[in-house]
Amino acid sequence: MSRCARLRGAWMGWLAVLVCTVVLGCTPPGTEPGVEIWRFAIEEPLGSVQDAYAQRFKDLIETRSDGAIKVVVYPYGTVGNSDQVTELLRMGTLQFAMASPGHLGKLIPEVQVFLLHFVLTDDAEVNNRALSDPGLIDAINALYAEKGFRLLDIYSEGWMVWTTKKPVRTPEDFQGVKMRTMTSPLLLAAYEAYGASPTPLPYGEVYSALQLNMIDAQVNPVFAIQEMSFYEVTDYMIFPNHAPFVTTAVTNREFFESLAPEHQTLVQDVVEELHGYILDTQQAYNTERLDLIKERKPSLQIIEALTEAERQRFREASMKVRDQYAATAGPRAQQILDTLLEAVERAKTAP
Ligand code: 6CS
Repeated sequence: MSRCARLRGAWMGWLAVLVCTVVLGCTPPGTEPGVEIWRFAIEEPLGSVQDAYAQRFKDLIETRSDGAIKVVVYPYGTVGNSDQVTELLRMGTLQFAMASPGHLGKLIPEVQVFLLHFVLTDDAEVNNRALSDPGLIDAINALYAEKGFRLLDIYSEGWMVWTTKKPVRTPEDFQGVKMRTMTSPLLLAAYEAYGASPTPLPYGEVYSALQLNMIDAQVNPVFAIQEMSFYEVTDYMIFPNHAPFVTTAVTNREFFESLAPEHQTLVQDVVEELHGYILDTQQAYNTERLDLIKERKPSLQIIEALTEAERQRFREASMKVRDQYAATAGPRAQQILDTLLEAVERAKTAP
């Protein structure tokens, strides 16, 4: 991309943030006077896992506050892409947002620990327990606090699944494959380690990039592959179980601290309740939508599992990326990685 195009892109991004700041500053039509407005932006469209989270959050907050609070949910694209949403949250224009490490890693490099492959296990239950480890949550929350955020929850949206235009079962199969990644820099290292040519792109540009052969492959959970129609423009779907898609629910710290104690408790209670709900929901969405994909595109070749030997080849190739993470993701990266690895060990032996 030319310098001029990059500058134009940056300007357009800032213009979007400015327009959103002005628009979001207005009270939504039909709002009763005296009702408090909380704005919640998600990185996915309506009908997604993040949307299920935000809609349930809205229902619970509005009901339990007896109408004193109205939550407005902004699906992907309505207030910009992931980076713009994060910026608006930081400015306090938005009060709540989803912030996925796959994009947030540019602002908080240590959070890219969730992008490392084979750090979590191939057992979803173990991973869910590890991601809820109090020590891990505290360590990540401390990093978020430095950027003006407060971490509300960390959760998995399901296994990351590759959709490609050719079968991939070994790192050799990835040679020369233009793999779309989210925009955090560590993802480039993760796919370079397999011999692929990674190309970072915002979520909203992936479908047309696959269609125009600007990229050959992408990686996302099944529900996202279905709702973004990525399966239409790829031929293979491969389940390596190398990592789940991890995201975080976040609020603006200053906003949260300005809330009355009963509203802080309300948010904390709702968020705690939502954790189990969202894990069940993502599991159901991923299962149902795989069936839908199979029905809509019977010609799609689905490799539902790699053999242990094949996974081992990827695991070995991925190990050097841990060193790259420790060397490039900030002074606390190694400590965060150790905290996650310890959480995984604890989760393996938990009842
Ligand atoms: O691939 C992405 O960029 C996006 N994927 C999901 C499942 N959620 C948000 C994220 O931005």
